[in-house]
Amino acid sequence: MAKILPKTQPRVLLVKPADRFLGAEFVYSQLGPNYLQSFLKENGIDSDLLVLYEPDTVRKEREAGLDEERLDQLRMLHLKADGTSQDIGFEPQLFAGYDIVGLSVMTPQAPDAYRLSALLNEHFPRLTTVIGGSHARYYRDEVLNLDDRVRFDFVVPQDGWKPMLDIVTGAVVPAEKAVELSDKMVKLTDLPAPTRPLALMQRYDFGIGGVPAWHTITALGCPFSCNFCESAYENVRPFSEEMLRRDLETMAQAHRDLGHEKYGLMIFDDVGLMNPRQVENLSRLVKETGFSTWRAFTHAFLVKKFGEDLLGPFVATGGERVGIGLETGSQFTLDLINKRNGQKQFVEEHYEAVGIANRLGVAVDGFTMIYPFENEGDLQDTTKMLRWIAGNEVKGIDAAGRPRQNHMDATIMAPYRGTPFRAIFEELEDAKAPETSALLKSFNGEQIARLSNVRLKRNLDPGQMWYKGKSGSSGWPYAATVLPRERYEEEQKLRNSMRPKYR
Ligand code: B12
Repeated sequence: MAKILPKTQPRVLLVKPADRFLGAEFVYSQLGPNYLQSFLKENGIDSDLLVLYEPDTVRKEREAGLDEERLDQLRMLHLKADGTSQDIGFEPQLFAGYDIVGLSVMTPQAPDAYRLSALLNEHFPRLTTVIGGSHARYYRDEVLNLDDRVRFDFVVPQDGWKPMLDIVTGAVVPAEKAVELSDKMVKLTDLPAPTRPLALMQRYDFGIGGVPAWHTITALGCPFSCNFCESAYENVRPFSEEMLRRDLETMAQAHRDLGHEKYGLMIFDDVGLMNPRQVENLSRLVKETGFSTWRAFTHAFLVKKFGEDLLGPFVATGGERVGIGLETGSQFTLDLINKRNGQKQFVEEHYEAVGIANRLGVAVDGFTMIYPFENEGDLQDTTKMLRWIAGNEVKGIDAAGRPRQNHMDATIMAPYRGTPFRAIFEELEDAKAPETSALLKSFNGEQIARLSNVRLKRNLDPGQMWYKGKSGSSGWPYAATVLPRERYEEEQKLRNSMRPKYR
C-alpha cells in the first residue's frame, strides 16, 4: 500500500527503545533523538519524544526466567513538544496520533525496535517508520533486508539531520522496499545544540564527585584504531564551539530549573582531553557556563606525554575524574588491539598515566575488558594492574568531603559487526576464505593461533551484543574461547569487587 504523507505538517515522534540489560535505565540519556528534535525545530517542525523503559518489577521477573520480552511490559515516557509529558503503561494507540515514527537504535535495543516496527506495520500501515542510530549504521545490511513484517520505510545509517528533514518535508517518499538515506556531513557546523527537556532530564540519576551531572559529546568519530571498536578510524568531526557553548548553557539552565545548586558535566566522546590547548579552551567553556566539576576521557600516552599541561586546566576548573580506555594489563592483548594504528603502546604507560593523574588530584575510571583469546597469564596481568589502580592513592577530596578514589570497568568484549576483531574471527572460521585479508596478515603466528580458538555463536542475536549491563555483567556471544566462560566471568567478578563504593 502506498504511503502518502499529509499535506499539513506531519506529526513526528522520535523513539528511544528500552535498555533492558542496563543496570538502570536512567543513568545517561540517549541523545540522538534530542539532536534531531532541535534540528527539526530550527527548521520549523515540532516533534515529540517517546522514551520506552522496562520497570524493575518486569526486569526481575524476566531475569528469573518467569517472563519473555514483550512490548506490553514497557512503560512510555511521552514528552511533547509543548513541554507537557506523561508516563504511562505501553499503549499502542499512542502511535495513532503520529504520521512519522523515527526510532533511534543501538544494537542491543534492536529486538525491541523490530517488535515495535512489526506492531506499527500491522496496526498502523499508513504510518511512516524510520530507523536510525548506530545499529542501522553497523548492521546496515541486516536492517535493509528485514522481512516485510518488520521492515522500516527508511533506513538512516549515518547522520540523521538532513535525512530526517527530507522525510518530514516529503522530499523523499516511502517505496515498496526499505529506502536507504545515507548522509555524512563533512563538518558538523551550523547545527543546534540538542534539546534537554526538563521532564526527561529530571529522571536521570548520575553524579560526579557528589553533584548531579549529565553528559554531552564534543565530537563524533575517533582517531584511534582499536580492533574491538566500530568507530576505529572514523573521521573525527568536532561540533562547533558555539554549539557546545549553547549545549552547556542549556544544560546549566536545566540544572538550575531543577533546583540543582551545583552541577557537573560528563563529556562522553573519545577525544575529550587530547592536547593542552584544546583542554584549555574546553576548560574555559565549562567554567564560563557554571559547572562546578566535570569528567572527560583521555588517553594514557597523552597523560604521560603532557602531564600537568594537559590536566592542569582541567583540575583548575573543577575536573576531578578522567576516563581512560586502558583496555588491558596484558601486553600480548594490547598489541593485538592495535590501539594506536601501528604505534606501540606499553602497559607500563598505563601505570604511569594513572600515577600522574592521581598525583594531580584526578581520579581515574579505568576501562578494561576480558578478551576471548586471553589465557591465564593475560588475565592475571590485567587483574594485577587493576589491583594496583584500586589501591593507588588519589590526592584530594570530592565535593561531599570524601577521598577521591579510582574506579574500574571490567567487561567482556563484544565483537560488534564492523569491528576488525569480528572480521578476523569470521575469516578464521571460514576455512573456505579464498584469500587472506590484509588485516589477518598484520598478525603474527602466535597471535593468529590464539585468535583461531575463538568461535562466535551462530546467528548472533543482537540482544546478546552488550558488554556492560546489570551488576557489571556482560553478554556472552561466543561458542568457543581460549578459557571457559566461567573462568572469564569469575575474573570479571573479582575485578568488579575491587570497585570503590562511590565515585
Ligand atoms: C554516549 C554513549 C552512550 C551512552 C548514551 C547512549 C546514546 N546512544 O546516546 C550510554 C552509556 C547509555 C551508552 C550505552 C551503550 N553504548 Co554507547 N555510545 C555513546 C557514544 C559515546 C555517544 C552517543 C551519542 O550521543 N552520539 C551523538 C549522536 C548525535 O549520535 P547518534 O546517537 O549516533 O545519532 C546520530 C545518528 O546515528 C542518527 N540517528 C540517531 N537516532 C536516529 C533516529 C532516527 C529516526 C534517524 C533518522 C537518525 C538517527 O542521527 C544522529 C545525528 O546524526 C557513542 C559513540 C559515538 N561517538 O556516537 C557510543 C555507541 C553508540 N555506544 C555503543 C555501545 C556498544 C553501547 C552499549 C551496548 C555498551 C554496553 N553497555 O554494553 C550500550 C548500549 C545501550 C543501549 N542503549 O542499549 C556503540 C554502538 C554500537 C552499535 N552497534 O550499536 C557506540 C557507537 C560506541 C562504539 N563505537 O562502540 N552509550
